[in-house]
Amino acid sequence: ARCHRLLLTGAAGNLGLVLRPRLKAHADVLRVSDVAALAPAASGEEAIPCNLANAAEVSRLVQDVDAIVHLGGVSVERPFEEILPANIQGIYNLYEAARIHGVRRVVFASSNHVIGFYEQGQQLDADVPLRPDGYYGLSKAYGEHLSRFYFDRYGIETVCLRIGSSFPEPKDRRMMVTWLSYDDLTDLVTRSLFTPQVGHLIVYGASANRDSWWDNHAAAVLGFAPKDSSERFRAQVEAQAPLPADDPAARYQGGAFVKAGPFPFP
Ligand code: NAI
Ligand code: 15L
Repeated sequence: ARCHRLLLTGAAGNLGLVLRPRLKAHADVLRVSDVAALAPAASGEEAIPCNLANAAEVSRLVQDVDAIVHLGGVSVERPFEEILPANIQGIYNLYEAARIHGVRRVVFASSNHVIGFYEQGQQLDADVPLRPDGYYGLSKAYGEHLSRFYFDRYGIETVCLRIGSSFPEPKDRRMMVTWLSYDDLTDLVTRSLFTPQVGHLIVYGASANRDSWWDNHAAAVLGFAPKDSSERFRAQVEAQAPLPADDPAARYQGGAFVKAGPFPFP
């Protein structure tokens, strides 16, 4: 499946660098954007620098685009003053531009940190009440709700990907459960772009790891069946000393994000 012009925000980031070459096969023109420096446009690409907090820049960015993969923004726990422009004002600017320019489909990189204050081992589906684990998770919750509104009000379809941990390898015991390989990420993003009639959909992004906290039955329409597993990394991960059992990073699904910030954990 392919579309004419596809916009990838956050293209200079970790997952943007992974997806940029892989999404090219799915678009006549891949428009890549970031506030950080981008590699120059290759054939079939357009590279447009843009700060998501700037509505006028975002409007120009989204013009003539058919679909958007939205990765841009602050991707870790940071003070609210940094999250607000990039993630909250930024996603508002993006959807307003999508509405004005008639974009019909967005794939939004949400995060497991919208549910980070559930305990590890609890089984969650897409309908559980959100329990964000910080300002970052709160901004992703805002994006999930904003995209719901833009579907109900304007019919713009969105797939919100609650990505677990998408890195080359799982780095710790928690990531043995939350790991999403780059191949499974790519499959999930392309299904989210091209599956017809998704409406507003929430899907958890994890590989077929031995243990799972997340139930994707509500997103069956995507036909997402991850192929990788963290199991081959188990020996190297379990060679590390475990965290103390009472460490909040070992207790909650959000891991260390739940204890970020200047104040001590209660
Ligand atoms: P990253 O931090 O490497 O990339 C994010 C990119 O957004 C950066 O290149 C940054 O320059 C850009 N950005 C930040 N503020 C911006 C602004 N105001 N205007 C325009 N661009 C801006 O993060 P990564 O790992 O590539 O993640 C991509 C997306 O997926 C992020 O939205 C992140 O929150 C989300 N995500 C990633 C996970 C992972 O495991 N890598 C897990 C869950 C969610
Ligand atoms: C995220 O949302 C972050 O963007 C990423 O850097 C990882 O920390 C990931 O979640 C995770 O929870 O492992």
